[in-house]
Amino acid sequence: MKTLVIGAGKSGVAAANFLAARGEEVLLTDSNEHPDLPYPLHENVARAFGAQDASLLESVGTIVLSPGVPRTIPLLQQASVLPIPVIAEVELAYRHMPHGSSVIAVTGSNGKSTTTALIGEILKIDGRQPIVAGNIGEPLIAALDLERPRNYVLELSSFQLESVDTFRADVALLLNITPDHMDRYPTFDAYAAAKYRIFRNQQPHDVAIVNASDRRGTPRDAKARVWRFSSAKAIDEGAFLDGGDLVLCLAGQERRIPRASLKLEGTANVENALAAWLAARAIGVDDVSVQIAFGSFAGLPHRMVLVRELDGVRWINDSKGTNVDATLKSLESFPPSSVWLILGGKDKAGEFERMRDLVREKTRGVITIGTAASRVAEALADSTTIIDAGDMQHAVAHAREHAKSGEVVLLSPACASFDQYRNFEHRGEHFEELVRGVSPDTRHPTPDTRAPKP
Ligand code: UMA
Repeated sequence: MKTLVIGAGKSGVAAANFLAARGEEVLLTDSNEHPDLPYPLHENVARAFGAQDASLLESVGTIVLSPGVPRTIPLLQQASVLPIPVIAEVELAYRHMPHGSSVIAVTGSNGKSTTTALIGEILKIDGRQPIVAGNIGEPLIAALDLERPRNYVLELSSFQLESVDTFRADVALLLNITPDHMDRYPTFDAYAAAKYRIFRNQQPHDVAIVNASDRRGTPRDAKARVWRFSSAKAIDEGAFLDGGDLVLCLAGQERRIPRASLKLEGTANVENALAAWLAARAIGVDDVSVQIAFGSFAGLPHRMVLVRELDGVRWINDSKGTNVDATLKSLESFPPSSVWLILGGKDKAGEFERMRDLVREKTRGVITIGTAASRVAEALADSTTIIDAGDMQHAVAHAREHAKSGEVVLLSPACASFDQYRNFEHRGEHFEELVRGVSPDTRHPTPDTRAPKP
């Protein structure tokens, strides 16, 4: 029997190559007739690009599914009748992990890439040579060390978790859960159910790390020990922010790390750091390694990055703020009436009305860009001054004109980028380029930095 791999992106091509290299029969399909293959394909991988009909299922024993492919496509409905098991690329990889490997798996609506990378950094400093993979970039199947057990730190999306089966995380983190990807899930419950699968198969000696402020954060049937974290209140068994200290409290023992030693900015990152500390502790990492990593880890690109301080104005790139909750979290960190907020882009049916109170409290003005501009303006009417700049260049020029010393210009758009950019990285890079081009003598950015075509 052969394996059918669906989706010829990073996950699918890596999975197909892995199986072919092991001498297994594998067929790779993609709905696109000419998919843009991210890696060269192994010569023994058979391909079927274009139409995806039931004939593809002939002699198929297992289907490996790419995360971006929904389980509702007709081909998978046909497969479920036969029935042919459908697994994620992550599940396939997990089944080949050498015995003795440990898995720290991170999910959540926001902050998962930063937390995954931070845990990786802590483990590196502790001398553990971790493998960091998953939604953060490199598919797990391409990152596996088949020779020896390793510490794996994995960012897992709800898409990947939908199709795990035997996968078990020694340490599973659910950082927060707020509406996102509502174009893929029929209800918020369906999205949450996919996230909860991170706790699937956990045993009593495993650890589940959840956000104490998130009432929906802990699934009722978790078998693992549950440790909580909070930036708002003290926790008996877990980690919390206590004034100027990050505090870890487990089995009555307390350890403190000054918040000032954390290089990352913002409340959301305090929570990410608390969660990362708990994960590190769960596998016995020394607290000294944690503190060193807190001091050295500068964060990932496009997430609350200070691009420049000019005439007392701080310019911050948070292009990864692609949904309402991510932007709310970022806004929370600033003093009242201090922020010029650049919002907009491609609308993902975001509930911008939920931003009204915080926008009223924190902003001096909202500058809109992209196709979502009119919906944003309607939702935030009367909460602040709203200026429609249309595009990033005009947004930066307007902010430069109006922001005063002590204020912040924050690109945290609460929208996808695909109307004007290739992706959020492209959008963030353009913002940074414009901001760096602002001349100190004038109140205008240099004129020749329009967005390259997406
Ligand atoms: N395709 C089909 N049939 C369909 C739909 C799509 O064949 O019905 C094909 C497309 O034509 C395309 C391929 O599937 O050729 C794309 O597969 P994919 O979307 O799964 O992309 P990959 O390149 O495999 O990337 C995936 C993750 N992408 C998604 O979840 C959408 C990457 O996360 C991840 O880094 C990578 O695997 C490695 O693990 C990106 C992402 O946007 C960053 N994630 C979402 C997020 O963070 O919000 C969840």
